[in-house]
Amino acid sequence: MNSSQSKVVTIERHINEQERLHTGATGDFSGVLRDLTLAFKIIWRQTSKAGLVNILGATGKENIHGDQVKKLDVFADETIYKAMDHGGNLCVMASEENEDVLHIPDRYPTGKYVLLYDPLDGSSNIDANVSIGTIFSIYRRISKSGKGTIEDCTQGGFKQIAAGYVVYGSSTMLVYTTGNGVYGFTLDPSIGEFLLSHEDLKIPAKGKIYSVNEGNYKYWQPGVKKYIKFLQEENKEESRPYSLRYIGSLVADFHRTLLYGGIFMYPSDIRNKKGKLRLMYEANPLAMIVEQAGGVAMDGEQRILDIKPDSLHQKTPLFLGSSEDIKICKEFIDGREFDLS
Ligand code: P6P
Repeated sequence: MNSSQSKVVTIERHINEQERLHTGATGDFSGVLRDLTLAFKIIWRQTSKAGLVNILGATGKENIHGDQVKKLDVFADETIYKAMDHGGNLCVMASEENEDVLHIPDRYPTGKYVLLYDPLDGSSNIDANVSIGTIFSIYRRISKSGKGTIEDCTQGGFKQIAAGYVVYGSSTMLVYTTGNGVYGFTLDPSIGEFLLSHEDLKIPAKGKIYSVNEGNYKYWQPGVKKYIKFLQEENKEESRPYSLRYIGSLVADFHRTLLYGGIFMYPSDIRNKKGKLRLMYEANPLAMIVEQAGGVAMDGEQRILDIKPDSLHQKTPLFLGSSEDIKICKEFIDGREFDLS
């Protein structure tokens, strides 16, 4: 056996190894991650045949197998709920697809964890075969027992005990953190297993890519406009001008920023004072991941994880990525002048 061959670690084995790091761990938390992994494999199977299903489903609401052709995001939402509602480890869930919190059915036991998720972010892109993703965030319950509450689902981001995402693309990857670094697993379709491919991921301290929808330029605050112009000015020592990369699918844009460095932005603008992205199940989980990878996530004024939530579906402006890039961006938002002459 060639000793240089990298060890084959499935996500199940990694979860068990992580559990052993937490003395006194009861295995309930590992059960949450294991059940989630099953849901992601089921969603991957459906998204990977989405185009085919749409063709097969062209005969109307049913495909030739008689399956109901559901909107993929509804399918993903239902898949996660059904995979998680009976494990006995959760007291409540909340989803981007549902206005109210999602209770555990009375026939099942409740547990000590809370799951928030965006089941299939960017699903409007799937017809164009653009990568889409699932984002999740896990907390300990603060209510005493029984059914979980809205307060369980609107805790500050700094109280997350785990966060992660799946990007369904040219390859399907699951990236997560439990507060001990960031780990990436690539799905091997031939065996249906997520295998460890990125151990202890770290984002570069500075990048050369910025990611934002420039179509909104005229609506941004002056500091953001000046920052974008700064990135477009030539300065070889500072690797400027930066390249612009924007897919319009949050998980895909985030994943590239995490791997390559740089900055992702969805600023507020005069039409949307709080921007477009959601705090509880988009910004908070991605902020935990990027911080665990050595990066920074802010809303333009404060750390994302320090925001005190007011409501389950509230929005927030989002700037995240390499620490050096965020630092310079913040200087411009705070009024730094840059001589554009
Ligand atoms: P815009 C997709 O609809 C989404 O919610 C995120 O995945 C993505 O980052 C954002 O919206 C794109 O929004 O306004 O640039 O099209």
